[in-house]
Amino acid sequence: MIALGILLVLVLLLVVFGLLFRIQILTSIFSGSSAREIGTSNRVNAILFIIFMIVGGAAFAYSFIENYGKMNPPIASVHGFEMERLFWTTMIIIGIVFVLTHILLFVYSYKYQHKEGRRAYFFPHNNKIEIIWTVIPAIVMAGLVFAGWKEWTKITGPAPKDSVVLEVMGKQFNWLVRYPGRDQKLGVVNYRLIDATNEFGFDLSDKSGLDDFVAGEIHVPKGHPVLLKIRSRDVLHAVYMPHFRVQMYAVPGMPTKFWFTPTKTTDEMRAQLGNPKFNYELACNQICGRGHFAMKLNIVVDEPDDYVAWFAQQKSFSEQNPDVLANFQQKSDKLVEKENASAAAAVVTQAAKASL
Ligand SMILES: [Cu+2]
Repeated sequence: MIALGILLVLVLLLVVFGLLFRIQILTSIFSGSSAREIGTSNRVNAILFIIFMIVGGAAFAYSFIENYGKMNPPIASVHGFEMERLFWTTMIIIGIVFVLTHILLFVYSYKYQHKEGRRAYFFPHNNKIEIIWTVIPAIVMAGLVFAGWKEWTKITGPAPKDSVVLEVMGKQFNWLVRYPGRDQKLGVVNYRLIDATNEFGFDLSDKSGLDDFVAGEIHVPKGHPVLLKIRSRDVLHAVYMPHFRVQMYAVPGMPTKFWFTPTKTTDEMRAQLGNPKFNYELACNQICGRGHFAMKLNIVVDEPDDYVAWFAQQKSFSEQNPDVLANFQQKSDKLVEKENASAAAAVVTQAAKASL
């Protein structure tokens, strides 16, 4: 409350100072001393505008060219090319407008600096200009939005039926990966079951979860659609796979998804880049806490045969954690016992009733 009061006082003081400043300017204009007030500062400012435009523009161009490679890693997915085309069409159109308007902004600030005896041209309104600069941007923007919307619905539409499915779950601070196993069905998970061993919260009383396996890195086959099912265990994260031009939020309590088709294996990309240590990566792209910077996972794009071989080698979670499985079996045994007992009780009560 006190802080609010102090803030209010400061704001009011600023307003008072502003008004005093205006009054001072107005009195100096009326007393005819405004010319003396301007001095050389106007000229200095005008020159600074031009310097800012040249130095700022050069610095921007340098940083853009220098980082172009980092911002645009080679594309390794089918939809990536279309997205890239849309992105650069938009960038070029708005880039041209941005550069032109900013050159005009700085050059006019220089050109129309204060000059003794020159009066501003009074130009209150012009319908023709208003129409031109409203209609043209509206048409261009509508075209860009329509093209983006069309592509986006295609990318985020239903995944092909034969997609390789895997689930990625973000947590502070790493990614957990789960594959559906041979039955191609992800088993039921329940966040209440999460503990140090059962990080995913597997509910192993669900049979389709018995062959699910977790992996330390993502493996996907080249040339085959991959459906990522995305979840978060705690806060907002984002799945970001720059080479595949994939980005999607991982939202706690709200599963999201993204499907894509990889076009180059890890080995092919290593050869293309001349970097034998290259790995595709999944990085978190949403500041999610102090360990955010380290939240990344390797992705391996295999030839389909290698992918099948890798898949066959994986051991299911239930196989690797017999204790967890035994726990669930015990629980379900107890449940059966309980059901049997209540069935027996019903029979007994009926028998008791009959004997009465
Ligand atoms: Cu993060």
